[in-house]
Amino acid sequence: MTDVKQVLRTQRIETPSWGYANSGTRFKVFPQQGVPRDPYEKVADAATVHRFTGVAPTVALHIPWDTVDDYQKLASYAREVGVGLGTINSNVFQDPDYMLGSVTHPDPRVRRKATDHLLACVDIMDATGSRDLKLWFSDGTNYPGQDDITARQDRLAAALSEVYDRLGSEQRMLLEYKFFEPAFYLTDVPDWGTAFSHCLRLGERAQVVIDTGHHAPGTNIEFIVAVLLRAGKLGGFDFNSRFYADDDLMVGAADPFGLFRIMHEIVQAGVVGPAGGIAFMLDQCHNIEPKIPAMIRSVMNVQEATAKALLVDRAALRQAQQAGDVLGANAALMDAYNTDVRPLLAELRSEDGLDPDPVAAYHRSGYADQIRADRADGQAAGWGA
Ligand code: AOS
Ligand code: ZN
Ligand code: ZN
Repeated sequence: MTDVKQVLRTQRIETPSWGYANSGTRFKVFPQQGVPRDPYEKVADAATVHRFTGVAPTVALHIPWDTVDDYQKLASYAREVGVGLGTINSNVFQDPDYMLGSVTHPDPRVRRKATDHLLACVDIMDATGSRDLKLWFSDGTNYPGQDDITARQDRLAAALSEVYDRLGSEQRMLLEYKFFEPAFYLTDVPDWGTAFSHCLRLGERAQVVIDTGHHAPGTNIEFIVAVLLRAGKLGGFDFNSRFYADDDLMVGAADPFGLFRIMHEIVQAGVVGPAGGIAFMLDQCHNIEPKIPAMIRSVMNVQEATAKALLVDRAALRQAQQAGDVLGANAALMDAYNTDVRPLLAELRSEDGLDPDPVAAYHRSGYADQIRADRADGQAAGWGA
C-alpha cells in the first residue's frame, strides 16, 4: 500500500481555465453567480481546487480567452496563490476568417493569420514558462469536393512545421484530434493516426494528445493509449466524459471503467508521475453544475481510477495472461476495479495534511460565499469570451 500511495503522491492533474467560467450549449448559457471575471480570478479558483486536492498544481490557459497585458505578472500571481500556469491552448476556431479553415484555409492570407496566432502562443509560453502548446483545429469541410483533401494536409503540415521550429528546446507541441464537429463531411485532424503521422514527421517534441470525448462511440481508447505510449508519442490527455458527442462532462462521470482502463495502461507503462512526460489535463465545461466542486470531483475521479489501476495484481495478471487463463486475467483487472479506494485516498490526504473529503472541505471553507459576494459586480468571463 505504501508503494501505491507513493505513486499517487506523484500524480499531477491540470485544470482548464475555461472550466471555471460560464459555459453552455449552443442553445443557452446559464450564468452562475461568483464565476471569475478575468484570468486572475480563474487562476484563483484553480488554486482553490489545488488547495483542497493537493494534486492540481497547474492551470491551463486559453488564448485569446485568457489574454492579459502582462503574462509574467499573471504567472507570478499564480505562484503567489500556489499554482503554476500550464499548457497554452490556442484558438483558431472563432474568428470569422476561419469559416473555411484556419491553417488549412485555401487563402494564404488566412493561413498566415492562423499560423501567426500559433506563433504568438509560443511567445506567451516563453513569458509564462509553460512547457506545452496544445493545438486543436476545427478545420474541415462540409461537402465532398469542397476543397482538396491532400492540399489541406500539405497546408497543415507547413503550418505545424513553422510552429514546431519556433519552439524552445524544452517546449512541446501537443496535437489534438477529433473525428467530428464542427465540420460534417471531413475533419483535417480526425484521428490519432493523422495526428501521429504529423507528429512523427515534425520530431520528438511533437506529441499526440487524446481528448477522451473525441472518438466514435465504442472506440477502444486504451488501445490508442497503449500504441502511442509504445511509440513514445503520447503527450497527454484532455480528460472529460461523454454520453453522446463531445459532451465535456466531468471525467469519470459517464464511464469510470473506461477511465480505469486508460489508467491501467498508464500505470503499466510507469508514467503516472511528471517524469513520465504525460500531461494529464482536464478539458471540461460545467454548464449546470457548480464549477469549483465539479472540478474537485473530477480531479478525485482521476485519482480514484489511478488508485484502482495501481491495485492491479500485476504478477497475477501476467501469470494468467501467459497461461492463457482468459477469465483469471480478466478477474485480476476486475478485482482491482471493484475495490473501493476512497478510504485509501482519504488516508493519503490525511497523511499529507489535507482534509480527507475535499468537496466537503471546500463547502465548509466559505470560498463559494466569498466569490459570490466579491464578484457580484462586473461582467463574468464566459467560455469563448
Ligand atoms: C475541442 O473540441 C477541443 O476539445 C479543445 O481541446 C478544447 O475544448 C478547446 O480548445 C478549449 O480549449
Ligand atoms: Zn480537448
Ligand atoms: Zn473537445
